[in-house]
Amino acid sequence: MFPRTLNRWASRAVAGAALALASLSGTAAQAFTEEHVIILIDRSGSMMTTRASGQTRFADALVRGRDFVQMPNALPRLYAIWSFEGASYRREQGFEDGAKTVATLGRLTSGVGATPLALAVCDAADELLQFAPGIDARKVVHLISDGEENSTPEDTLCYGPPSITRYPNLTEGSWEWKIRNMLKTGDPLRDSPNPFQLVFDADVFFNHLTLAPAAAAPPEPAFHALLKGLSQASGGTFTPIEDTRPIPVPGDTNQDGCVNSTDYYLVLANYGLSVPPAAPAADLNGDRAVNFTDYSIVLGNLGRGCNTGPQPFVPVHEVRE
Ligand SMILES: [Ca+2]
Ligand SMILES: [Ca+2]
Ligand SMILES: [Ca+2]
Repeated sequence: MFPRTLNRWASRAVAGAALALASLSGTAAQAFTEEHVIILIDRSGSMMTTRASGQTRFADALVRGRDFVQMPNALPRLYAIWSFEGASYRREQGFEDGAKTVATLGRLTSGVGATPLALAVCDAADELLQFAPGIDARKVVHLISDGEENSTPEDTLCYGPPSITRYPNLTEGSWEWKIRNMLKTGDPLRDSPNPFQLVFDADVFFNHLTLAPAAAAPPEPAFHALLKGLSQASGGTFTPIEDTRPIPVPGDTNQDGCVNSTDYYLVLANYGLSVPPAAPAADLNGDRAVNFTDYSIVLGNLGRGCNTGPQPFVPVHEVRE
């Protein structure tokens, strides 16, 4: 696998140089016709942690994956699904439409092992860059995870020690530095001032008690700073999901975990406007306009998260691998 991967990197260095030239001459247009996504699901042991919702992180990760696939999108999308655990990842599904993808998500099960996050992110980015080269596609690594890299094999290209310093000042040779380069240039060892070639989304489950038990106002953990930085720099989304909170639900404009008349009327009140002057919360798909798409999202999710009343305190049960 190692030599094959090296060859693919060599061929892409040429393609990357051509793209850089096109950008300099102003000919590279953002005229994407499709979107290709690899949904990367963490099935390491810590994903079996029970959240206050009563569901495991893994079960709620699958709900988040399904919501992502069912969200209306401007471009036609193809999705692959990979899961990672132990020292490797599994291709659960090749590039398929949304209906097949939702069905595949429903069949996934969690594991018990460690978290080869750098390996999974880098190989998913590589696969996206290789897939359907004749199509101008927006390429997205959509990560749903709860944890830091801790098991990428030493003989793979994105293996590295943890960065000493936080994003954006990543230690050269660290796994964080390598995945940043990979998303940017398609080469884990090459940085570039050019825009990211891939979009990176991250849904990250966490427990603030575990992350920062002593501090009253804890600084953002370095792992979150990394995922947030990569998402923002590449045009993707970063969604931190605290264990004691409900998972975010599409259509929930005020983040109370429930889609009800409050959310519905906010969308109606801003209907037909662009953002601004429309309230950003009413723009549910983030395309800077409040229109029928947003209306469909709030309508399609009405009632979600609302039927259980006030939640009694449920202690979170943390699982470590
Ligand atoms: Ca883990
Ligand atoms: Ca709400
Ligand atoms: Ca919108």
